[in-house]
Amino acid sequence: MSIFPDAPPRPTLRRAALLLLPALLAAAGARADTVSFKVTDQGGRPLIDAVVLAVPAKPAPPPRAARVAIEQKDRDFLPFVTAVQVGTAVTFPNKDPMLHHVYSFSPAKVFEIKLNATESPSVLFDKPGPVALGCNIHDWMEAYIYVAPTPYFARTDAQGNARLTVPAGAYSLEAWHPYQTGAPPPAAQVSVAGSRSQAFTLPVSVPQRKPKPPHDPKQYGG
Ligand SMILES: [Cu+2]
Repeated sequence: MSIFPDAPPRPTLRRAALLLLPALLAAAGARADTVSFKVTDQGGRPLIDAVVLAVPAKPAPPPRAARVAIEQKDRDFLPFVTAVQVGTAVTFPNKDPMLHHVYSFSPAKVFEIKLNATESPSVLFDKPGPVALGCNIHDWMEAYIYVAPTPYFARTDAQGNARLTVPAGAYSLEAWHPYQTGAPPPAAQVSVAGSRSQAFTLPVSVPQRKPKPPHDPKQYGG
């Protein structure tokens, strides 16, 4: 009870919370626009390491200042597939006691980091498209970067699933896999409002990967 009987009643905390509720619900609704992807191969098997994208019809927001690193560890690249937005710088830290020599001849980014001993200089990925990485010293080392023209991308898990949260609007939904063959499936032009799901079937052929030999300090640069 107010000690000033003539003063107008002040809203209680509970009343304030009730007033806030519609705004909170609206904010939650804005966050709930999700696209659930399922990516399989032509035999219906789930595809891990596919990149799914939602490319907005209106200009995409610029990349966030993300620290993206692809390590060389135990004579392999980690991770195998990385997606970044156009305009992102990536470093290639060497976590191994031996040298690596990272290169790409892909049109989206040609570069090499010769005899990378520790922390590499960063490489700016400024054009969209796939980039295949190799190591000049270790033939079997292989990894991929997908440079996306959008901040909305994800990588599928072992069940071929990935989920994106995007602002409501018009999008081109796409999928890519490093081992896809032939033409990729056409992009799906959709309007996202609320949740929706999108399935892609990618024609893939998993190549026989070069075997990783046992570690021999006298070979392959130590
Ligand atoms: Cu190497």
